[in-house]
Amino acid sequence: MGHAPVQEIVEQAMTTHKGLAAWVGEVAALTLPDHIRWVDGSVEEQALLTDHLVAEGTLTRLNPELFPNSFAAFSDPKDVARVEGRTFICSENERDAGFTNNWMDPAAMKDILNEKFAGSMRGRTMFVIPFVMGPLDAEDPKFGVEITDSAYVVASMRIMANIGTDVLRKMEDTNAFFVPALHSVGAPLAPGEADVAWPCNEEKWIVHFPEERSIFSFGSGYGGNALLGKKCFALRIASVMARDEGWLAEHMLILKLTSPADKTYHVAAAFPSACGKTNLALLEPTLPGWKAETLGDDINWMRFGKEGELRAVNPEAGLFGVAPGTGWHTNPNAMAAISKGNSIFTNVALTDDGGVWWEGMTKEVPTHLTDWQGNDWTPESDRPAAHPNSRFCTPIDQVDMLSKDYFNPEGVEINAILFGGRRKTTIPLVTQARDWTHGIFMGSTLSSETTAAATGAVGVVRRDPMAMLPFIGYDAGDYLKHWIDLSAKADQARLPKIFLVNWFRRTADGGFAWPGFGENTRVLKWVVDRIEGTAEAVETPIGFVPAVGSLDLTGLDVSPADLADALRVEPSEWESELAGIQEWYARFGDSLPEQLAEELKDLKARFGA
Ligand code: GTP
Ligand code: SPV
Ligand code: MN
Repeated sequence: MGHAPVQEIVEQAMTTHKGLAAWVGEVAALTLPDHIRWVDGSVEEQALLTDHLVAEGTLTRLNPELFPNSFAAFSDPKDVARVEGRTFICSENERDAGFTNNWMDPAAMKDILNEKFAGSMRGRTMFVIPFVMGPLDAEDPKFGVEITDSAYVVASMRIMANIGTDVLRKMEDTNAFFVPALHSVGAPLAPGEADVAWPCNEEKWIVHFPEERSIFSFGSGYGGNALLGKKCFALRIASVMARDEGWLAEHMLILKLTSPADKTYHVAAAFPSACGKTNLALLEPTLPGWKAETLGDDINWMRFGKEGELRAVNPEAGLFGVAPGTGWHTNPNAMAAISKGNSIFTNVALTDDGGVWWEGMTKEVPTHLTDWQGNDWTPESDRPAAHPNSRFCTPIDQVDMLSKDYFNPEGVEINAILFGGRRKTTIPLVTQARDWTHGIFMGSTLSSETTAAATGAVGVVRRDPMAMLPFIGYDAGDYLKHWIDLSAKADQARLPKIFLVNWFRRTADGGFAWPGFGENTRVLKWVVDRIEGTAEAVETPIGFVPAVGSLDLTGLDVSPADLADALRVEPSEWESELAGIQEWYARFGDSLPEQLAEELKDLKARFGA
């Protein structure tokens, strides 16, 4: 099928936003789709798209009595996670991408992309999705438009962001700037060629142009590679906007806590992918009298308010949560939200009654399943039923414990920041930073064992500054300097207290030293008590750890030996940790802020090294 000339497409465009009409025309002329559809974001449209995806075999409709209006998708086995090795920051100068990013000269990259996208939507429909990250009634709403040839992406974006006609009209009214985000699965269809359930391309390109604030994604249909409002916009491009405009775009959950004394606190926490953000965000407190409400589980945009207080909003509208490990016994709030329906599951297993299952959902394992690759599965099978990076995609307003402040464009004041990773050794359950700069040092040296959320080896310890390693859209040293410089805008007395946590330390027998999940309430209580100055701590070279008896363990069945393991600061472990930090900092070269080099020197001195 031929394509309409650019001018015609522009004239037919369903928008008065000239910049948008022109861009859509250009993209159509390059990618040559059969049809163009402007996404309105309506319920009817979502039904139409999901019906179509069911007919095409991309989605399986789940049993509506178990999961109403919910679907399962199964990806190509070669397209199951973010591809960090194929992710690029193409700043004008290589220096500005920094050592943590892949870089290519923007002009050279544009040549490659033009070739890849040429005709890439042949035989497909091109969807135009106007979206906004964060509240539409924000003072300065952050607009984007994703063009994609994947209906699965449209249906998922409708859950994860505010999309459609309302957004488009607001963009038009203010002739607003928007981030152009072009996505193609890179699988054009020849006339008459049958489609596959999960089209994608062996070759993947996830590319960001920070100066131009644009995104190009080719070849993958999965998660952060394809739902471009999420990691590509709300972290990589937004981190650059934040640097330029004086705010922070972070990989953090936002949690509201109310103490038995009826005092409220807001905690932000940065943990790397698949290290516990969604679980902590949906915490079910195990201590009587404590109440938890959620505001966000993955991304947090923060700025200092008029009174020098740090305020946070969640720019997303949905949860894109790790399925394995999510169960009624570990995360009942997520399970309840999912059970309301309106969800898309990807790469989970199917039960014989048309429901979904994954490892850790129930203590009892079903006797028969269809695994994520469509094979029969029984408990005797030697492979997991669900892919380790299988996900549920669910509207956040289905979470019963959602704070009403989620909808407030002013956001909430953050009182504590947690940095955390997945470490079998070395890092205690909780450590309070000595002060703000020391807290930034803790964040900058954060480390974690890699997970299935990205392709590549799993379980390898790597440094992951502020859990942002794969998401900092510019030079990592400049990013740390931005954190340090920003606090000049703060009321120093209202700066959040910073803590380092580790739910994943192991005992000699290989088990977790700390029960985690709901029991993390006890750590949060200690955090709150430290803010109030009522909990005792022991000063160690790495910071303040709970004194014996200062963690509330009422009703908890944990052995003193395990607890000691969880809290221990072991000098022999820190010897190699210090060497690791030293090596990590050396990689920053000149761009390491001197305050942080100073912090490392002080830490070594406190260890007598
Ligand atoms: P992304 O969505 O990839 O950013 O991940 P996330 O940081 O939101 O991680 P999530 O909460 O989904 O947890 C990832 C895995 O860690 C799941 O399998 C959880 O069951 C497990 N997990 C989360 N919290 C805890 C905890 O406190 N203790 C233990 N042992 N496991 C946990
Ligand atoms: C992460 O990897 O941190 C995620 C999943 O939240 S994805 O959207 O694929 O990036
Ligand atoms: Mn994440």
